Amino acid sequence: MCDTCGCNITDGNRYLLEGDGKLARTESGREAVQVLEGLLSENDHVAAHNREHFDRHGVLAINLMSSPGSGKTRLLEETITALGDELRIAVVEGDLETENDAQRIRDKGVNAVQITTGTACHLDAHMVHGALHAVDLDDVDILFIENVGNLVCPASFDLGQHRNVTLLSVTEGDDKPAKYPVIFRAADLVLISKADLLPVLDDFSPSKAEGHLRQLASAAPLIALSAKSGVGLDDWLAWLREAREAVAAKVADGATVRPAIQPEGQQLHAHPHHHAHTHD
Ligand SMILES: Nc1nc2c(ncn2[C@@H]2O[C@H](COP(=O)(O)OP(=O)(O)OP(=O)(O)O)[C@@H](O)[C@H]2O)c(=O)[nH]1
Ligand SMILES: [Zn+2]
Ligand SMILES: [Zn+2]
Ligand SMILES: [Zn+2]
Repeated sequence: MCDTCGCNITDGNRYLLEGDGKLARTESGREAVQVLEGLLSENDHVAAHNREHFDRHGVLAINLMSSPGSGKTRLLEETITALGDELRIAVVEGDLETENDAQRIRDKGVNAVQITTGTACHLDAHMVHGALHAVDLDDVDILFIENVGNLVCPASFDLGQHRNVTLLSVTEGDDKPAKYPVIFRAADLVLISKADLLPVLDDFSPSKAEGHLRQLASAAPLIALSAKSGVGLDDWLAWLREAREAVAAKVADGATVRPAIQPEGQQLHAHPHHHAHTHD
């Protein structure tokens, strides 16, 4: 996890470590691990706050995770085309360097906020919170958060989303769930993307991919989908509508919904503190 690579220090949370930030090192010096655990705990706190924003505005928030280039942005483009008249969509785009993905979404007539993470290989709740100030949640039914292309770090940070969706493109190999268990275990839905290429990729077996997923004790549904040909798109849209209703029903009951697993984050939740924060 990022405790070791230190990549959970980002532009979004750096203020906590500097000057009189609440996790700033004391004279005596704090152990690095303690500081990093503090950051994760703080992340979960901000994530819960983000989720409150979504719930209050009746927004379904979806975190899309995958390897680089497995088709997240293309899927969003096709989803906007298909759902544009039915549901209001906004997108938060996470990328290491460029604004390209946000521009592709804006070209579809949808609000997209780009977060360029620089060296950070994942989004965190602070960055998403910052981006939310550029989104009018009253005008949104579904907020998609396209995470940075990476099969490791994104799974360990709660952003405040309700559901995780992990893409596995058929060009990557059907053993990916076995090699990257955390991100696949965290998925509420697995999309096998670029399914139009299956006929030429005779070494990718969707049923083997599903077998590897089940070995992780995941009951998440899989949908084989092609944003290019449109195969599986209806099943994806049906899943989205269902997720929206399920989350709305929970929120109406005074509860909320969190993704299947945010493993490290959850363990660190038992850390009481207060956080003064007001805005709308
Ligand atoms: N054949 C095929 N190609 C696809 C499909 N979906 C996306 N692609 C192509 O795959 C490449 C990467 O797609 P993107 O949507 O940019 O992937 P991404 O996951 O957003 O990439 P990053 O943001 O860099 O992580 C592009 O050339 C797409 O045109 C698909 O369903 N079929
Ligand atoms: Zn990392
Ligand atoms: Zn993308
Ligand atoms: Zn806020």
